[in-house]
Amino acid sequence: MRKQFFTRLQFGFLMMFVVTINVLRAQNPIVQTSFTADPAPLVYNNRLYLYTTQDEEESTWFNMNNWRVYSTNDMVNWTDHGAILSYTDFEWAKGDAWAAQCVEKNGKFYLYVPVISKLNNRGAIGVAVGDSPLGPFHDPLGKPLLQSEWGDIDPTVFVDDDGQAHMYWGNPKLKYVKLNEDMISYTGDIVEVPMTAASFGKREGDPKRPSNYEEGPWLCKRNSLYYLFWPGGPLPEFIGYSTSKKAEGPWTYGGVLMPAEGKAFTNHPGVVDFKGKSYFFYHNGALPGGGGFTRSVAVQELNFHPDGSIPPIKMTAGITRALAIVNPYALNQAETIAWSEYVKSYQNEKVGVFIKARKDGAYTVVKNVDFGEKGARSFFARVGTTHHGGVSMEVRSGATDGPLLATIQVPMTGGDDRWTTVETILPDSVKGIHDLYFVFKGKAPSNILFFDCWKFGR
Ligand code: FUB
Repeated sequence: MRKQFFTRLQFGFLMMFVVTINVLRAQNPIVQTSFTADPAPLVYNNRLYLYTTQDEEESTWFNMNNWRVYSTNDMVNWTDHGAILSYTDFEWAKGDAWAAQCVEKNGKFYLYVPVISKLNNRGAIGVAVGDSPLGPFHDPLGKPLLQSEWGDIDPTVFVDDDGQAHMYWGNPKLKYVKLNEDMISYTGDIVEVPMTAASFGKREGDPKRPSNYEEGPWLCKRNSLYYLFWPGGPLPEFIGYSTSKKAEGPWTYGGVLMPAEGKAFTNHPGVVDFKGKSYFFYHNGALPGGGGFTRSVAVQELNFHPDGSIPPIKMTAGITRALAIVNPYALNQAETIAWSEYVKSYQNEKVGVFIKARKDGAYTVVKNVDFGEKGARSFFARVGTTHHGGVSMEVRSGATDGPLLATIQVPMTGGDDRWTTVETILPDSVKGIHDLYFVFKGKAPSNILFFDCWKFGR
């Protein structure tokens, strides 16, 4: 009895230790299961949605076909909602699903996207509308919202307190227009913003480009001051910012926010307030295989001086403390992930978004899972594999070799449109808060298993 008590006590201390160590680990880049870029955050109903572009695997150019959405309520565990729109959803578009932004107005969601138009073979901005932040989105116009020249890319839209929506976009020109109440049209002239050193800082060595502004603007407002964040050149891009008392400018250069770093020659800002803090989203090439055309989105806190100016920041490990707990007794998606290695995201009609373990030892982490005082007694998962025998999933606490909470054997189901559910009784009841590690095991050289969802039972 006494011996068993010490064993359990030691087990408890070991778990506390690994949980503490893990809390300190890096969270950036926040998506490891796809290459993502051009982050555009939106807060709706106390949840943060992050719209991204997608760099195709092993790209050697900006080969981009889809826009994706991720969401979180704790800034640490991100749910992958998959590709929610493609350039092919715009009949008049022929490619280049580049940096987009989604905004909400009166319960409708407007996704502004740049693409290449079949109509003039040049850049154009389209808009898709949906009834939820996850779509489905459709093209209400059946034609571009606007198109004129190659540089019509990277729209940013901000809906002001009076309901007026303002749109900026462009590379290397910065253009501005007021959108109409319907959000899918505009009246009035498109204004070319003067590229002055006073507004965007002085660019050295290129008389044709008097200011630093490059592309990718992000418009927002804080304490009645308007902010325009933008990637500045020459390449590699840094992030600069400008401020104004009015959404339409004139703009005053604020300085360098984030110097160029991080293995990608572009960067792209997205700024949002969530649960009482400001967050700055950007991208870099930090994942294995990452670079200028295989980028990854990242986030960190953004602080302001009392006068509204912003101290420069470096790329950091990101947000390591979760703002909320995960309920293990609810059905959780396998694609809700705080960190992962050797795991890729897929989607199909059968189960929506799911993940595949690329090799033996691949794993995902879900942080801050609260089992409560009563504790869990069983574990359930929907899984599948194309391999016969020797495929398993371990659930561990705090590390890939942390205390083993559960093991399930994964039977061969066939292709990833064939799934099975597996349930197992836990050897020991699991209580309190844990970081869960799902560790995938198998002898096959690739694609060990696929995993859709999980939950614990009491
Ligand atoms: O992602 C494609 C292009 O690269 C974006 O439109 C630019 O902002 C840059 O990030």
